[in-house]
Amino acid sequence: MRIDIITVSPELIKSPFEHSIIKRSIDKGLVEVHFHDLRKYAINKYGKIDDAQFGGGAGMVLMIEPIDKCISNLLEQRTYDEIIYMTPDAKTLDQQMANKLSSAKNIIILTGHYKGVDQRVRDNYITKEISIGDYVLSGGELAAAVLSDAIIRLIPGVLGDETSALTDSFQDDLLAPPVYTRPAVYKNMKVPEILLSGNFPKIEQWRLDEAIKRTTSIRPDLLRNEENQS
Ligand code: 6GU
Repeated sequence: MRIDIITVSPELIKSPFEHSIIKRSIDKGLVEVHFHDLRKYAINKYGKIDDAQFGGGAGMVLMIEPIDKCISNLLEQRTYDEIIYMTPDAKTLDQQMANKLSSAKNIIILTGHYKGVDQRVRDNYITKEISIGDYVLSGGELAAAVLSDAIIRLIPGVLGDETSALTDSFQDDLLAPPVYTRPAVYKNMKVPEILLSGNFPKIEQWRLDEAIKRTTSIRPDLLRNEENQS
């Protein structure tokens, strides 16, 4: 997979791609991530990329021209499955969206800033808009890093244990059950007996029960989702 990220702050977004699982997936050649500094496509030598909004109102709006130039340049080189705009006024990212996007070959992620982008960009270039939750960030960069991480870890070969992405929270609309490791007793705090029993069918049942218990208490809305889908 190839991800092209268009941003006003490339330095802000680079670091999450330089560590741990994401870095390894890049080193292994499973994913390529390219950063494009929008200012390189500025309309003048002063690096102008934003302007006041028509009709008045506070905040600067990213102009259409630099974005058009950057996206057009990328589209001349290859086709893209999706051109995504990160914005709080969009559908919220969930595991199902991440699953779908993880099978894409090439995607562009445009991150907004200030008051957002000229609506004509959204109407004419963007194929998908994504928010990462009901709160406002100062820019779309961190949101783009979150989306990229959620997608990249699902690409086959990225996670060492092929099954572990499938048992994540949300993959089946349930939160993950509790996990424990050695020692079995620490300062009188014990690991549940069942996990030491070696009875794997019983352990699976216990995990499912715990996942349902946790989901019922913390995220009952997820259980309702499940009912709606079946
Ligand atoms: Cl994608 N961008 C910004 N600026 N704030 C957000 C967001 C995105 N998702 C949630 N809050």
